Amino acid sequence: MTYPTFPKDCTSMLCKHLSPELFETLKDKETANGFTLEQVINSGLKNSDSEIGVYAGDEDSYEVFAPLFDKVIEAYHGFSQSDKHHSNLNADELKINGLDEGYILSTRIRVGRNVKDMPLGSAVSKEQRNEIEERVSSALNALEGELEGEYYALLGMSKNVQERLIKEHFLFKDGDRFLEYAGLNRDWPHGRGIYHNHDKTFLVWLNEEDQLRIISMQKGGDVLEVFSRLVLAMQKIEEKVPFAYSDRLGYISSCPTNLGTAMRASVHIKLPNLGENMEQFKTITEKYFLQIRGVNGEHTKSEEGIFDISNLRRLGITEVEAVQDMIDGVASLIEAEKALAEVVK
Ligand code: ADP
Ligand code: CIR
Repeated sequence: MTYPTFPKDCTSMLCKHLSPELFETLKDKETANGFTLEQVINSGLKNSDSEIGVYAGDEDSYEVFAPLFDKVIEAYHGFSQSDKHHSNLNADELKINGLDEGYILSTRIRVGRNVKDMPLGSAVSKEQRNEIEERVSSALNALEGELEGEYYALLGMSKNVQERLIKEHFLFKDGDRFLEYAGLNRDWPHGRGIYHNHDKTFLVWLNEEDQLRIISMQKGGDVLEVFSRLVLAMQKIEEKVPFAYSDRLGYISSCPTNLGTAMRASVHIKLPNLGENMEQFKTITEKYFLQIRGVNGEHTKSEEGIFDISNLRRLGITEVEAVQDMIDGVASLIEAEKALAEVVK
């Protein structure tokens, strides 16, 4: 492979950080599972509008290709090579402060997890993926109380049911081009599926970007209830299925943006006036380390003034701090929205 030519307007972290010199030092390396630089960067090469553009194939990728990954990790999370990740799941430390919960349409917090001693999704074999599905779905089907529910494999799910679950924000979409070129859609839909409890307030995605996405969500703005349910679920699942975890990087994920807590705490919220004043909107989201997504998730647009607002950083801060970023930032956005609404009255 020779050094790739990036389009002139390319702004991804891959284009920014993969210099010709770095490329030369990494181009012939591979991990213990045989994952190569070409595979790490393929999604970013094929999708020049990527924000990040790199994926790991295994925990070893973060070591072997560290000169590239560490640059991305530092730029995204503000986490340097000498930093170490820490966890804190104590819901009592969350401060709701001035958050007007009534303003929030729905709240969702998810974490990504991958099975210890297995390659990540980009490098896993079909047999290994099926084994993961079997192990994890058995553990999930044994959950009790509020978490009790059922696993539904994507294989054999009717198109109608699949589309309804996607529209209602419960299920991942298929055909994502970023995942496609990362090798994460191989053998689709085999090994993929969704578990949910009876109320659909606790869900687990299997073998999408990460092997597990553990999700707690509900209507309204009760962040504490959503967080507490997620913590319970994470702990119950980890008792049965050990996860890939590194002392330095925390939970290991396919995309470097999800390392550490692997947590994204989001609200769906109507902010039509801020939506018309993007400069002010972005000043607040930058101050509180928030990300703005569209109403159908990453790489989608806002509809009817509804936005998905979440914490941006996931590594080098604890779970409590990640959720606190979201709470404080959303409280500030609501205040600004209310003030703008008064002006236009
Ligand atoms: P992830 O957060 O798991 O990386 P996406 O951004 O693709 O993935 O979002 C997955 C789904 O979750 C999408 O349907 C999205 O609209 C939905 N979602 C995210 N946050 C919320 C929320 N606060 N309330 C309801 N649905 C949400
Ligand atoms: C990109 O680079 O834009 C995509 N690969 C997505 C990157 C961040 N999001 C993610 O991993 N969920």
